[in-house]
Amino acid sequence: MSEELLQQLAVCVERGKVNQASPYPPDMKGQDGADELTRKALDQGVSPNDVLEKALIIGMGNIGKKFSANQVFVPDVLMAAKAMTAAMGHLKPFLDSGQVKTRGTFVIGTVQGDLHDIGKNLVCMVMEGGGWKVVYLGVDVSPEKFLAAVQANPGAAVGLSALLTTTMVNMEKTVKLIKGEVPGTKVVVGGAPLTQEFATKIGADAYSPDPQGALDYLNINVAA
Ligand code: B1M
Repeated sequence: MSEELLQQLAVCVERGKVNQASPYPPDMKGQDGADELTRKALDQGVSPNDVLEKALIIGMGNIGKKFSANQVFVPDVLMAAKAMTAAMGHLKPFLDSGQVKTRGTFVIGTVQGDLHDIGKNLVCMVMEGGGWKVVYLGVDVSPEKFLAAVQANPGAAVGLSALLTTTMVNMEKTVKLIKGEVPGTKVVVGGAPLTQEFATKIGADAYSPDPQGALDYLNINVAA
């Protein structure tokens, strides 16, 4: 019974069905959404960890993979993230109390001089959906601010985003500062103008062209 509920919940997240009142997606109109199903699962005694691992992460993972494969588009990911957020509202007390274990902490921002944040926000959503605590630094983030966030969150991995050829060069300063001060910190870089070659040249640990690739890399290389 609870397995079926968790499967339905995963579908709601993947399809972006936020709650019963939500008219989106049209073929699920009137049905319970991520909001109601999460409450129901917890009320039935399903553990918050199972809700996260067996439903929410599965749903976000599915949409992330489809996005990587160009089978869905940005609005689909945004709707999935909205459904995920509704569900996470019910899990927040358990997360705050430490009853739900996150996979790790991920510090992310757009590098200095760069104001583009849409792509980076998608990365945040996929990482959160993948069970990571996200420390969101925003846009135009200096190397020093990244470093301060890493020092404040021991063991955190870092994600750098850049959309301009003129700002991607600022990634190198950030990578060097972080790795110089906190050796061993894993840094993933991404953004439209980047390449694997550039990432290797600046000393980043990984390059991903999309959010799912960043999640997959960190799940394998950093996650607890
Ligand atoms: Co700007 N802009 N923009 N812009 N803008 C581009 C990037 C540009 C390609 C447009 C063009 O000329 N054709 C061009 C860059 C050229 C270059 O350097 N090669 C450009 C320029 C020149 C500029 C200004 C300099 C324009 C000016 O003022 N003369 C200026 C710079 C401002 C600044 O940053 N200092 C500027 C400003 C802006 C707006 C503020 C108006 C706005 C940003 C609004 C916002 O973000 N809140 C904007 C926008 C919207 C764009 C375009 C149209 C769209 C960018 C976007 O959001 N894409 C863009 C042209 C285009 O791409 N068609 C353009 C959608 C998003 C989902 O994709 O961000 O690539 P993306 O993220 C992807 C991947 O890259 C990846 O995952 C995401 C999902 O797949 N990814 C990561 C991103 N970060 C990742 C990190 C990871 C892993 C994956 O791991 C950590």
